[in-house]
This record gives sequence, C-alpha cells and structure tokens, in this order.
Amino acid sequence: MSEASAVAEILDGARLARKPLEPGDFSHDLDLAEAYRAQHVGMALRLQRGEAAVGLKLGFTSKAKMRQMGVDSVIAGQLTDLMWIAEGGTLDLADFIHPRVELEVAFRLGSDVDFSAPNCDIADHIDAVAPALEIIDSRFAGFGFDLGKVIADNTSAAAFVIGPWLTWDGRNLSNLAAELTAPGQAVQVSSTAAIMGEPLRALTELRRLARDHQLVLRAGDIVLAGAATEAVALGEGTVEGRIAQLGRVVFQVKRSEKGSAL
Ligand code: OOG
Ligand code: MG
Repeated sequence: MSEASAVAEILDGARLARKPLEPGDFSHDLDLAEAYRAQHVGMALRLQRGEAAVGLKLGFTSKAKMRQMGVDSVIAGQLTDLMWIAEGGTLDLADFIHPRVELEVAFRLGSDVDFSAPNCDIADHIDAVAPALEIIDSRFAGFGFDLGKVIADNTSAAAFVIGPWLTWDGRNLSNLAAELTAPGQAVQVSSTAAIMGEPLRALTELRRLARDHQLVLRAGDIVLAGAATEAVALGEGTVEGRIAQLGRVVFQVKRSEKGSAL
C-alpha cells in the first residue's frame, strides 16, 4: 500500500470512529505533495461510499486562523454533499470528535474552471455569493497538526452551512463587518478584510493550489474562502453568522445518544 493510501485509511478510520489520533498513533511525516495525494485518496474513499464532490475550501487565509493554529501557508480541502447541512438545519455533536465553527464567505460557480488556461481566473466563474459557516473537526487530538497532517486530513473539513445565495454582481467584499455568535462563546467580531484583505484574493491562492495538486472546480461547485474569525468550540444551541450586505446564516446544534451515519 502506498503511503498516501495508508495515511488516508488511518484518517478515514478516525473520522468514522469519531476517535482522534494521538501523537503516537500517527508517525507519517508528509511533504505537501504527499499530503495532497493522501487527501485525494481520502476523497476517493468517500466517493466510493456514494458521496458527491460539491466544491473546495481554503484554510488559513486569515492571520487570525494562522495565529490560532500556528501555521503560515494557505491550504485547500474538498467538500462533499454529506458535509452540507441545510440552512437552519441541525448538527448532531455525536457525529463529530471536537467540532469548531468559523464564519466564512462562500462563492458558487456558474461554469467549469479550466485550470490549464493561462488566463484562468476563478472569479470569472462566480455566479453567487453567500455568508457561510464551516464546521471543522481535526482527526488529530487537540487539533495538533503540522501542514502535512492537516492537508492529508482534508483541512479538518467536517460540515458546512450556506446562507441565502445572492446573485453575483462583482461587488466589493473587501471590508464587510462579520460577526459569529455561538452558544457559550464570546461573540467573534471581524471583517471580510481578515480574509487576505478581500475574499476574492483567496481565489488566486486556490488557482495555484489547484494547479499544483490537481484539484477541480465544476459548474455549480462551491468555494469556501476561509475563516474571517477564529474558530470556536461548538456546544448545544443556535449558531449564527452575519456578514454586512450578505446577510445571515444559522444552524442548530444538539447532541443525540448515537449520531447518524456520516
Ligand atoms: C484547519 C482548517 C482551516 C480555515 O478556514 O482557515 C480552515 C483547521 O484549523 O483545523 O478551514
Ligand atoms: Mg474554514
């Protein structure tokens, strides 16, 4: 078995068992190319089980997140339909290990992106924008990872919620007030400027990562541009994100005995 397959199996097992990997459980030291290969194998396992790819996400596009997690490079991960919680819907804590939530901007694409075209610009493909909440859930104990580990772990992707889509009109997203309210947590106040000065800039980083690591974007896909706030631990109650001009996005959190079939 290749190293990418071995790593993907370990991470997939930890996710399905909701059991985090302790430092002694994981001895692989992955460079970026190996880490993205492991991420692709992990996605293939999910697709084999019937999940569908629905887009990509960026991580560490804000200083707040880089500082919080002790890393300094932008990373990309992959989203599936099973991760998508309907706006206003309910997340069950029993389905996750130690989930955290963060406030993001989501883009929807109206056409396929051809990354081999020299003048390719993901922004040209946007057809809608929305406020979004991402739920991250590292498969490593205490979110203890380096870049190789978090990339192989599909950038801690676990779930996401997208607010009402607004038709894309090329609007300026560079400084919209952003606020995240989560049960038992101090309100996180930020601005979309926290996302690389303007969330559209994150798409330039995504083009580079997609070209280097064979990521794809098709018509209808979603891109999460990365957190504008630090991530906060999830507890039972209502989570609400608000971004000026874009609107609000809400979901409920409960804890059942058993969890569902994620
Ligand atoms: C990695 C995911 C980072 C973001 O928006 O910056 C991310 C993590 O913090 O566990 O999704
Ligand atoms: Mg995120």
